[in-house]
Amino acid sequence: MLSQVVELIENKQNFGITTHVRPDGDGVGSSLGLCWLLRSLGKHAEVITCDEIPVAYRSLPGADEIRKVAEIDREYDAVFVIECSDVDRPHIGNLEKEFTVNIDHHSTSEHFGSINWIDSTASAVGEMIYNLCKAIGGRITKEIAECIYLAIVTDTGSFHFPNTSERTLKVASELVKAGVKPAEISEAVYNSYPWSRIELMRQVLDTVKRDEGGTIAWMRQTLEMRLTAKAVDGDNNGFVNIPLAAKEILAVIYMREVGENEYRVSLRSKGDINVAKVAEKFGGGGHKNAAGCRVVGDWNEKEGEILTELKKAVEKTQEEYTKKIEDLEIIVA
Ligand SMILES: [Mn+2]
Repeated sequence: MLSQVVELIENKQNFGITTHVRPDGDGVGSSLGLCWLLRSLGKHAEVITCDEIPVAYRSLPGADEIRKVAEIDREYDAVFVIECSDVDRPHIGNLEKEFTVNIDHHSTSEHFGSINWIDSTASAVGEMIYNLCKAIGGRITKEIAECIYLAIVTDTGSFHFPNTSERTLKVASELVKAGVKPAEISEAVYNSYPWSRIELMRQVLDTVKRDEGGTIAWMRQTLEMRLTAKAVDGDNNGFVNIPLAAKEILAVIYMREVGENEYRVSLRSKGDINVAKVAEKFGGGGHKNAAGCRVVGDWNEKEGEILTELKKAVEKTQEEYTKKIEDLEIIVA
């Protein structure tokens, strides 16, 4: 919990920080935000990852200092593991032998850390790093502010998603006060992609289909598409959200071929439809409205299975909604 994290930082000096493979905005922004916070307290800290940092996040202060490593190669008093469901998620060798601090806002996180601080009410780990800064009596420097603002902006879909709370906006406001220029961060994150993103998007959207009811959309990305688009990592960021722009679409499946008969699946939904429950059935996890898993097998078969589960989730939510309305009518009558 938070008090243990504060105590650890106060008593130790050398820290490593890492996040999951294919780091997203929250992973990179929160890691760097924490790194700047620790440094502002006179500590030694560095961020290590197994993957390259996506172009969209490279303008963050400190992003160019992130070390790409395959395994732990330095001595740390503790390693912070940001936004990981388990200790293997960063794909960094020997991490499990370290004193680890698991910081996450996903309720599906295993308590794998020597210290575990999980807050599923936070919109992003970035919001938790802000809370940590306040709890430890640190000052929100411009560097910290820029990093955690990016974390929050990406994890809330620019304050569009239901995880955006009054507290999220208050924190964002404090970060702007500390020197963040929201337009500059948005420009760097959303309008700085190479053209390959548009090429890839064109091909992926060409595969989009809807069910008979018209409430579920699904689409595919093949390895071939990545090749012909000359895509780089991160080019497909946010593709899964595109079909949600249609009013009648309540849930989306986005399947990416990552190897022979191997697929990464992203799920999104609106309202009370719980896609984390669907992802869990296939060994994955996430949030109510944003989740994912990895599946192996025949593409059509796996897509069919996921679609069936997702349909059940949509129907269940619609039934519950109808029942709620009927109950209300009884009360009103
Ligand atoms: Mn996050």
